[in-house]
Amino acid sequence: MHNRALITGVTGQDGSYLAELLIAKGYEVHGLRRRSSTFGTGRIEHLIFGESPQLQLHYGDLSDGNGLVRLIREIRPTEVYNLAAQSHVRVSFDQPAYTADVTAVGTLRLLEAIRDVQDDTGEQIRFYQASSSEMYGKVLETPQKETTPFYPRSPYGVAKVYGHWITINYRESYGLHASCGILFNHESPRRGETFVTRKITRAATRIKLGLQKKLHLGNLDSQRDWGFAGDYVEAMWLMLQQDKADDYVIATNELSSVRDFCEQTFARLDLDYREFVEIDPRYYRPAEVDLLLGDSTKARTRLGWRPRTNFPQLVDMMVEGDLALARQEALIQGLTPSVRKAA
Ligand code: NAP
Ligand code: G4F
Repeated sequence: MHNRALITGVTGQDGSYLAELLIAKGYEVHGLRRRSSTFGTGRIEHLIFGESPQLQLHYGDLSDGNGLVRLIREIRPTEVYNLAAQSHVRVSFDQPAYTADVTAVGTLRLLEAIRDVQDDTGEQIRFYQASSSEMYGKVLETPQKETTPFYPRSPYGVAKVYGHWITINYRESYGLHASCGILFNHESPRRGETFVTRKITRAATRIKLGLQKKLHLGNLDSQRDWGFAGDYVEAMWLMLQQDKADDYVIATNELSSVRDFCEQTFARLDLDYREFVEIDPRYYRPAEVDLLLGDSTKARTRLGWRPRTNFPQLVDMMVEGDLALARQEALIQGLTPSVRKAA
């Protein structure tokens, strides 16, 4: 059968890596994009321009259920990957109802659209839901695995718990081939600039080139299990290739703190983070998630998945990407020759 995928959230970090992976596997790939006043396609430009674009974009929004039905009827995908979300934890405290509408009910709208079209056509549509380690929140067990109970600590975490359980409910009620990937934090040079890792690599490289003086952060003590997004999208695809749908934790099983990330990033640039990092309480959260550490044994044994990038390699990759951007910025700004030399 011809493999045809629809990716929601295709303009985001994971969407861009997943689109590349599926194109490389010979899929016909479609992506949902929101209308915005700017292009917003920076991460996927290499896939949508040229004589024969490899990725076909469609306007749509997870808040528009009728539009989703129409689109799925038109595209007739064999696989749907739901990566779209209001995905920022801190922002979810400022926009809790919006986060619930898109991240929680948006998942339900998409599942309903799939159920409708699948019932009409009799053709199976496999579904992937982007669940999150943020659902473990104030953790009840360490490391966290598929059976660890959830204790979300943010409107985003609560919305993801809804998305997770409604996906399982549709699997059990209607026999949908629907799987949830409980992904721990994953980063890359394409990570949004307001997430902490990218904020650090972006600032440190700009500081190195004299483009910025300080980096303001919130809680340096929180600990995360950070992996590389490019490795994690492979796990999404693997889940939909299984005969039976199921849920899997995807993680590196290694822990580092925000402070460790700062230390390693600045050290790679021969800088001491303590001279540049300042604490700004504005970046504290009303309720914090102190520690997330995954146990991905199930994915490793049943899917044959494993991460290929370790923490130092991830930091290197992100520093390298942001150093290139900072160099361009320095050149554009026409800074002094001594700064250019340092670059
Ligand atoms: P991201 O970079 O923030 O991308 C989010 C995507 O969702 C963007 O394409 C965004 O479009 C789209 N979107 C937002 N609201 C939408 C709406 N109302 N309708 C349609 N599309 C909408 O996130 P990511 O890091 O790639 O993460 C992908 C998914 O995995 C998300 O669901 C996230 O919550 C989840 N997740 C991420 C991690 C992680 O560490 N990265 C871990 C666990 C789970 P615009 O480009 O127009 O904003
Ligand atoms: O990078 P973060 O914003 O990621 P967070 O909150 O862990 O959420 C990310 O991972 C989740 C998976 O568990 C995803 F579901 C979610 O979509 C998102 O991708 O913050 C990481 C930690 C937090 O403890 C935060 O308090 O870094 C701390 N932090 C300290 N200073 C900061 C900052 N976070 C941000 N964004 N900005 C700061 O200045």
